[in-house]
Amino acid sequence: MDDLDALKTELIGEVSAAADLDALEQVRISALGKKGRITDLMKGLGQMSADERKEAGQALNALKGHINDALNARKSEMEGAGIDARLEAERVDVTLPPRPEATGSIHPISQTIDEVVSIFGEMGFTVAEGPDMEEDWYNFTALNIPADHPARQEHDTFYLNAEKDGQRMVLRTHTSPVQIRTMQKQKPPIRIIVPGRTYRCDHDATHSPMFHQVEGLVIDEKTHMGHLKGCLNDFFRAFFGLQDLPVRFRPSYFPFTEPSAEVDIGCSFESGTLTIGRGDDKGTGDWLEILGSGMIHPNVLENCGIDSTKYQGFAFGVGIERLAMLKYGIPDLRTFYDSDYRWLKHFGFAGLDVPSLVGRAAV
Ligand code: 2U9
Repeated sequence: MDDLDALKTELIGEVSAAADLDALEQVRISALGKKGRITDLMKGLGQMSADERKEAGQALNALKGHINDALNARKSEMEGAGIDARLEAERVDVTLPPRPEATGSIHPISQTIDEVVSIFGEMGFTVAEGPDMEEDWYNFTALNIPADHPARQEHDTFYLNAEKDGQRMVLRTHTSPVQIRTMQKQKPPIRIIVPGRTYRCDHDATHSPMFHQVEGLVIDEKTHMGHLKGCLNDFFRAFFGLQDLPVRFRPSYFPFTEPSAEVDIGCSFESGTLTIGRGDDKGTGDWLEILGSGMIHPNVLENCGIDSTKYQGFAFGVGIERLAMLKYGIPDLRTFYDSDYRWLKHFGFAGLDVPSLVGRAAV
């Protein structure tokens, strides 16, 4: 009982020196077990006087507490180290090496829209967009198509079971309502192209109830038919990458343009194969109708609050699917919407692969 401090130092040293849990248990037994050194000292308390017992009892309890704390701390340390060692030894790599994933591609419709936007963008056009669900006025009336005009039936319109401001809503049959909305909002000069989804009640190998168009609109004080011809000549030559592509303008009729012209590009058929351009001149030297155009009808300008005595302009419209089919040799329109993985792999594009007017110069 005389030198509890020395006993404490000795036991703490043994705790620290214990190499594993078994050795630590031996230290515990030797100090606190039935015949342990602290237990023995506790047993001696009975032979002491009351005062001595009180003092020695407190000292022994304090020593017991210290040793217990040291044992527990060392045990936790050893167990933690054991867990770390086990984790290290039994490490499982739950990660997988990267699997080569099938890469996506740009759908020919998106690709063709990107190409058209890129070429007209270089000519100074900006892109305008609008709603697919339209009011009758924007889709027909503003475009100089009267209520009883057969064009409304010709369009085979999807009429919607909804009205806005007393107007019957339709799924737009062309993107022209976007031009109407732009003309209402923006003063000339205007130079926009409008790519987007359009809808007509048609479904066969060459028609789909939903298809895509891009329309263009240019309005300024002195815009004339020569600008229309130059613009579309440049576009087709850049789009098909053929500097000498023949382009022909044929008189036609649309209610929203006057005069109107359909545009054909030179092609040739040889052994049942269509080639855009004149190639080696061995073909049939045919023309392929591709686009509708004309000078904007003065009534359309006035309907949108534009003074037709001051401003004039041209417009054109072309089907995106038709452009894509001709350029990329896609024979059936319906395949565009089948989402057939093999088809997409075959006809899909890598990103950023678009022609330009600059590119055309190098052809
Ligand atoms: C405004 C004024 C005039 C756009 C035009 C055509 C001729 C045309 C068809 C081509 C194939 C549609 O996809 S298609 O079936 N388009 O023939 N589109 S002129 O004229 C406009 C448009 C808006 C304000």
